[in-house]
Amino acid sequence: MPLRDTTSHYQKAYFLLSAADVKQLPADQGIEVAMVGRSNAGKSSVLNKITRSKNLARVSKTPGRTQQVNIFVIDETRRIADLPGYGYAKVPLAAKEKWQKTVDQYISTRESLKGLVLVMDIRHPLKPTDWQLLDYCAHRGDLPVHILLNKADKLSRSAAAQTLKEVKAEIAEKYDLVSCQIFSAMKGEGLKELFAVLGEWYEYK
Ligand SMILES: Nc1nc2c(ncn2[C@@H]2O[C@H](COP(=O)(O)OP(=O)(O)O)[C@@H](O)[C@H]2O)c(=O)[nH]1
Ligand SMILES: [Mg+2]
Repeated sequence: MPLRDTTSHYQKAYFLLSAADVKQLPADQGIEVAMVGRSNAGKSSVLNKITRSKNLARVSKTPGRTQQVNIFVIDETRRIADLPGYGYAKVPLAAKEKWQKTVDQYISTRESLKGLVLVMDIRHPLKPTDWQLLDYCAHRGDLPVHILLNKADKLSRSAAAQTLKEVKAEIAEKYDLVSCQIFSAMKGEGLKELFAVLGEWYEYK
């Protein structure tokens, strides 16, 4: 049995650095998986669940680092990149543009980037900025995206299943490399499915 669905790999993760610019990122080698999502969708909570740590999310909330790419190291060849959150209505246009530029640049240039985890609130899936991101990833061509419909605990099982079905149908029309699942960072629901995807990307044998 492969070790794909165990959490042990990720528990060792530690914070390495925050980068305001792609030039400040660590050497573009090995395997990087990036986490992205609208502010408040639960990105930090998902990161906590994956690594079973509270420190990582705290780093991602430190003022000044929320608009940067935060890099966490799993081992010598594997990293998690926490991309800046987007979609706060109150954020000034300049900040939105900066977010887009950083993320676009990161996605288009980062060779070690093997996959993107896109966190959405299951009650508000596929907002315009999410589509924009999916289009950008599709444009790069070879980059798989795995969508987490987070906060599933806020909906009934049948409503969550219905949303999953609708989101799957919408993305299937446009993209080949986008997958989707129900998740709850609060309940830990969907972790096994997520670890299976991460295990593939990180090439855990
Ligand atoms: N009910 C519920 N609340 C969640 C879940 N995930 C995150 N939250 C809450 O949503 C809010 C935003 O979460 P956070 O991880 O900080 O989101 P981020 O801005 O995307 O990093 C916090 O109050 C979390 O406790 C979930 O799965 N279920
Ligand atoms: Mg956060």
